[in-house]
Amino acid sequence: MTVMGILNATPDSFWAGSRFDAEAAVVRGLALAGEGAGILDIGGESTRPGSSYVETEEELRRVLPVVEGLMSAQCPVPLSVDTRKLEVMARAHKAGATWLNDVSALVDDPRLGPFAAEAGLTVVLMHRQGHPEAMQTSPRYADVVTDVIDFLSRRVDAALGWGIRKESLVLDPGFGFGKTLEHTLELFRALPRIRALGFPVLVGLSRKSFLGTLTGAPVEDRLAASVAAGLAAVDAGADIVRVHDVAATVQAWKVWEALRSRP
Ligand code: HH2
Repeated sequence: MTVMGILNATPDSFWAGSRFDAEAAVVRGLALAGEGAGILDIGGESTRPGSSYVETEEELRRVLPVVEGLMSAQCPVPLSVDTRKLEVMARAHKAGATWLNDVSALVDDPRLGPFAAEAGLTVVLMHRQGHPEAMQTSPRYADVVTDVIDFLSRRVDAALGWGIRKESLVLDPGFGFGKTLEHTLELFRALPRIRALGFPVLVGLSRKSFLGTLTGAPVEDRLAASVAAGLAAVDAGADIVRVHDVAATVQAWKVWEALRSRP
């Protein structure tokens, strides 16, 4: 299991505990790497349900100092940028970021595909239905699992067509992005089928609203729920878990692995 630590340089991410200004984000990022994060994912645009578009200049103003600060502090793990914009990824890559986490799977800014190929980026292709403004209003699917698998397969084809290497792709079913609780549970059970597409699978479950639906806990009180969800996801075949709480996730994983492994 690889843990991707979330670093939001935003004023409005859905969990207040993950929001940092640039200076604090650098400190936080180094701490997350020390806690066992294998990758850091830096975001300058919240994509929570109801969020709105952030202008390129503003997103750059939020993200770039964090990438630059982490690089000059010799951050020991790769840096990913959670963006849908070429300008942001290009500047972040120049500063040292090597992963693109695009929640639109290279749809919103089609210039990102050729750029990622040229730059040799690792690319996370995520499924979402609708746009953040209204995606959780009433998501509908003929069959959520087939729809997600078909979409991800089409985006893999597009990515390969742009020249992105197969080894550089990671797939994500996009929990919370246009999914009801029923959709989430169905997709979760289908993680082995998504894994069978032949790419590493990333999941983002940390503190998301379905955990509140299942437990009644508000976002600030969903640590145990998030850790449980992360372990269950890895057990179901996920390779990378994108989390706010790295230390707790790594600690739980160490015990889980030790207790489950056979001599
Ligand atoms: N979830 C969020 C943001 N980016 N990227 C991927 N690949 N998968 C996810 O599930 C995912 C994601 C939402 O979490 P967070 O970044 O904490 O919130 P916000 O978008 O409000 O900043």
